[in-house]
Amino acid sequence: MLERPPTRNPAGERGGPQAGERAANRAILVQLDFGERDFTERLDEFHMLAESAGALPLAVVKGKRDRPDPKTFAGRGKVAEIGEAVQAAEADIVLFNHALSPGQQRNLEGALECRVIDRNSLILDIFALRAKSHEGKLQVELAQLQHLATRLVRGWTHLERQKGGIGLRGPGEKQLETDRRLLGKRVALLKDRLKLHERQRAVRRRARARGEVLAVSLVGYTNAGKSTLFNALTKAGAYAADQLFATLDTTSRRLYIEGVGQIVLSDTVGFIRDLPHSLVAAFHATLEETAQADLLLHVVDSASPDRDQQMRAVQTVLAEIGAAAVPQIVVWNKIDLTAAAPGGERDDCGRLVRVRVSARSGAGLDVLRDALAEVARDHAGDRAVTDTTAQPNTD
Ligand SMILES: Nc1nc2c(ncn2[C@@H]2O[C@H](COP(=O)(O)OP(=O)(O)OP(=O)(O)O)[C@@H](O)[C@H]2O)c(=O)[nH]1
Ligand SMILES: [Mg+2]
Repeated sequence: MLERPPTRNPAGERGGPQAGERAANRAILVQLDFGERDFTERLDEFHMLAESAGALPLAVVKGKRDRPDPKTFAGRGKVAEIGEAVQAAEADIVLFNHALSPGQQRNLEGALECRVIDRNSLILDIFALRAKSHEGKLQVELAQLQHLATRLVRGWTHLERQKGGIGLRGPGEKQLETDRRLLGKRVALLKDRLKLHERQRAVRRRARARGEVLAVSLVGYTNAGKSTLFNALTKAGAYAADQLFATLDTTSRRLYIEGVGQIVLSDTVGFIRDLPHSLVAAFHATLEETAQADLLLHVVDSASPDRDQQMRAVQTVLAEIGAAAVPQIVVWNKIDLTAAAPGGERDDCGRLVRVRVSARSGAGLDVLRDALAEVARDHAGDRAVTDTTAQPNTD
């Protein structure tokens, strides 16, 4: 977790509601180029991630490499350059837009003499800031502990060295075992509690299925406009903001569709490329809700130069959580920024595949409502057919 000393946060105004209460960590950002095409977009996103976690980015260190250095990820020359940037900017933290192994992180912290946070920890930190519901908090804690478990050894080897480096099998080692045991216990407890939540969810889902209500989930890259669209459609007051992972907990509302009746619309956590696996695992229950939906509205920030990569990242996560087969309609959002006309697009079979809207201005929302009505009618029709075929044979 990022530390938050109680001073003012000059960059915080953009960071959302927590920003004013928290001080920024003076941060150096590091992103290396391994030949991916979307370097610039990744860097922009990295800035937003850093700010969303409450950091104040002061400088960026870039570099090109064929592959990560096994010891320090960045390589000796680059580490020296990062060190100079830390000194020059009086930074207290270095953020990497890459996953670091525990060993790399330890070596970097040793060489730079300041805290080093990798991309996974950064994302976990934002999730920890945003979790509001009981279940969300349990899920984040589980992910954090699992992340920590691989790094436990680190703190103690530091300590051993401070004490003179003798006796690696001394009290430090015993303490480490105790820590591991306590951690294991806590992880088991969290998993138990989460299972309980999962069962409750399953009960709610079955009740909904019996009610034959169409379940629609908003999915999409973080900051695509899911919550804004959710609010525009349901008149609910979900938190929407220009920050990454503004939403963490799933919110569902009933929505009345003219001529069809009620459907249930759910707003949920956004996706990001290279989502840490521990997070996907911990948020299994939340994400499973998505996999169980009858229809996914895949919200896309059509004004982002990164949109194609973002759409691919979303499909990757959907496949990972077993939601690849759920029917989708792409919601081409933010057309107020691109001058595209509102409207719908159909494929060769006449199925509606894309709707162009602006959740902010409301343009195209009527088309989207019609699309939902169409799917809901088909859904009701399908159910009627299934119900007839499922009639018990009375012979
Ligand atoms: N110009 C424009 N901005 C929009 C539109 N829809 C959403 N936004 C803005 O995009 C930003 C992100 O919106 P959210 O609704 O919080 O996005 P989200 O997909 O819920 O994001 P996460 O919860 O962080 O995953 C906010 O600043 C919104 O005001 C739109 O149609 N046009
Ligand atoms: Mg949201």
